[in-house]
Amino acid sequence: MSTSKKNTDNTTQTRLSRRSLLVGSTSALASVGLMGLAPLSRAATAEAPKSALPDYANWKDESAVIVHSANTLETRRGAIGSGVVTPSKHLYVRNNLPAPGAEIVADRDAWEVRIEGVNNPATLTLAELKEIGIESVTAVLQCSGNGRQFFTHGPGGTQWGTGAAGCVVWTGVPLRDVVAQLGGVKEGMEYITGTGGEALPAGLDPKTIMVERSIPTRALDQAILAWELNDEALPLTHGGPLRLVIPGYYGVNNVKYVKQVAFTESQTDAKIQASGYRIRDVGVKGAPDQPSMWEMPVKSWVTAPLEKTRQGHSRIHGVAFGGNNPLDKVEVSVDGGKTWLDAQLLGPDMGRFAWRPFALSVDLAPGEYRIVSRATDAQGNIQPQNRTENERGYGNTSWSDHGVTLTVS
Ligand SMILES: Nc1nc2c(c(=O)[nH]1)N[C@H]1C(S)=C(S)[C@@H](COP(=O)(O)O)O[C@H]1N2
Ligand SMILES: [Mo]
Repeated sequence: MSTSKKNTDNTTQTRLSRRSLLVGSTSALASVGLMGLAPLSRAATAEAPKSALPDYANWKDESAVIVHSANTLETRRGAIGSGVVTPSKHLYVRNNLPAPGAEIVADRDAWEVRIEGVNNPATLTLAELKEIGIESVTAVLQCSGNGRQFFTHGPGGTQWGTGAAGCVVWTGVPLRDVVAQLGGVKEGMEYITGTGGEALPAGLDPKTIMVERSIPTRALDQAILAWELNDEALPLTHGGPLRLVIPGYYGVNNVKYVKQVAFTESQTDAKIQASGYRIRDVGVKGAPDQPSMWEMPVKSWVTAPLEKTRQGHSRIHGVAFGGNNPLDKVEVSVDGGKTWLDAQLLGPDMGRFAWRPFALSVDLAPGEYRIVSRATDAQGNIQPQNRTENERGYGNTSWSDHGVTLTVS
């Protein structure tokens, strides 16, 4: 299947008609008694190899992603590129629930979001939001479980390496402008609670499956209701028509197909908030008093070369970001962290929430090298050598875990 489509909106129809075509020809074969003729069906499969990509993300670049499951696609370590912005076609995908149908992006401007916990609560359409204000922010989007595969206690969940992260441009209206228009936040509200627009399967307690996240109101400074990703209409895959984006915060707080934003006194009791995405010791159950996956700390990793290179001049590449703080610098070591050299930050500085690609030129003699990178944020926080062990394998920023072993010949 084609992977070059610009966004999801017009692809479903194409796939549907192709599928009905296939179904049609199959029944035609059946009616003349040719069903089950092996050579024929093999030939048909060879002509149109089935994509491993799930339908709702069939526009992704298949060569750039690892398909862990229909709900989890990871960017390959070498597919991040050396520019600042991660191409949408390479960006990871993580769905806790199956994605809604393409009908929700058929008439984008008609999408409604309910705003609660302000002095004048209202339901606003996307068209109305566009009248209020507009801003673009470049930010790292990263899943809490990025780096989970390096944990050794075997935490369940997707075994993400480095690629449950990307740096993208969001465009939308600052949430604070929407709030100002609605008379300000009601007194005593401590959290911003966003609710995802997925239709929930019947027969299950909604609280156990719904995507509803609460984050502290201090994030109001940076929150955006976004309708564009990398200068295109926000694909359904990434939360179109409208997404609550909290730059500097872990992925889960960036609620896709957002249908309500409520300022609340307390955190939602949805499972994904109350016990999910909580840092606790190995073997311990999740509970509301444990730290929630909110602000992201400083992190970096090497993206090239990954396995081998030729002796002589080499250029080591990677990405580094400060999370919720600006980035200060990144160092690289070719001896597993014994000695460090400052790497050069590349590309334009796209602000506090963006990552910076980095590079360091080295001369390497034949042999084996452990290449690691270590970033520091503007407040002096340094990426730690070791991860913090925790039950679910969240928040891995260990520079040691994220190194690469390079053979130089
Ligand atoms: N509505 C909704 N929002 C969601 C999710 C979801 O399943 N449903 N998954 C969250 C998680 S865990 C992550 S890491 C990011 C992934 O964003 P992406 O799929 O655009 O990469 O979306 C977050 N927002
Ligand atoms: Mo996530």
